[in-house]
Amino acid sequence: MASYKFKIPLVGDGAVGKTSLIIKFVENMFKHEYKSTIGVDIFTKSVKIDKNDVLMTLWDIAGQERFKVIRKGFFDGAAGAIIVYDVTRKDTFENVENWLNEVQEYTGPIPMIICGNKIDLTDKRQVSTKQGNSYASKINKTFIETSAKTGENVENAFIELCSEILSTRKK
Ligand code: G3D
Ligand code: MG
Repeated sequence: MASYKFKIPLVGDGAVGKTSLIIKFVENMFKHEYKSTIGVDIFTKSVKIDKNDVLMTLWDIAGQERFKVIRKGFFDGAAGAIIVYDVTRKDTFENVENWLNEVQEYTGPIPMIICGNKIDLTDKRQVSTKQGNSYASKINKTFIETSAKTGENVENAFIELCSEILSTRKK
């Protein structure tokens, strides 16, 4: 039994659902409108995993996805990261690799989850589960598909990342 505090940045192109995923996980509600603020928003959530108390601090880029210059402080000390794309926009999937490189440039090899979001929009899907899965396994990362709208798999994504971080710390 131990207490941990994990900093977890969420990255990915604009409007893929990063903020929605965090809000869903933290407050378990889906809001249709957010104010796009400037800078970084930090959310916290406590969870219990295998009798460990984990305080997750979730770092959200607030509408500045294009500005690389803000990133150092954003990634400093990150325990793990979530890279999000939108399954209805192929370009956001193609950009996952850029995000991955950027995260690794700052953090080195830390646990990361590749998250394909908006799976509730079945008619609009442009990236299949198979494509997401095979990319993630190629880069040796855990893959998960979510809907911040219905809540499907949202908790699993965050908890899975935490479990991976914990397993790297256990002797
Ligand atoms: P971002 O933080 O990555 O920029 P947001 O993305 O969380 O702000 O989400 C961008 C838009 O996508 C929002 O719609 C949000 O409601 C919607 N969205 C996020 N996740 C899902 C999802 O899983 N399913 C569906 N159907 N929509 C989602 P608006 O209209 O407010 O721009
Ligand atoms: Mg956002």
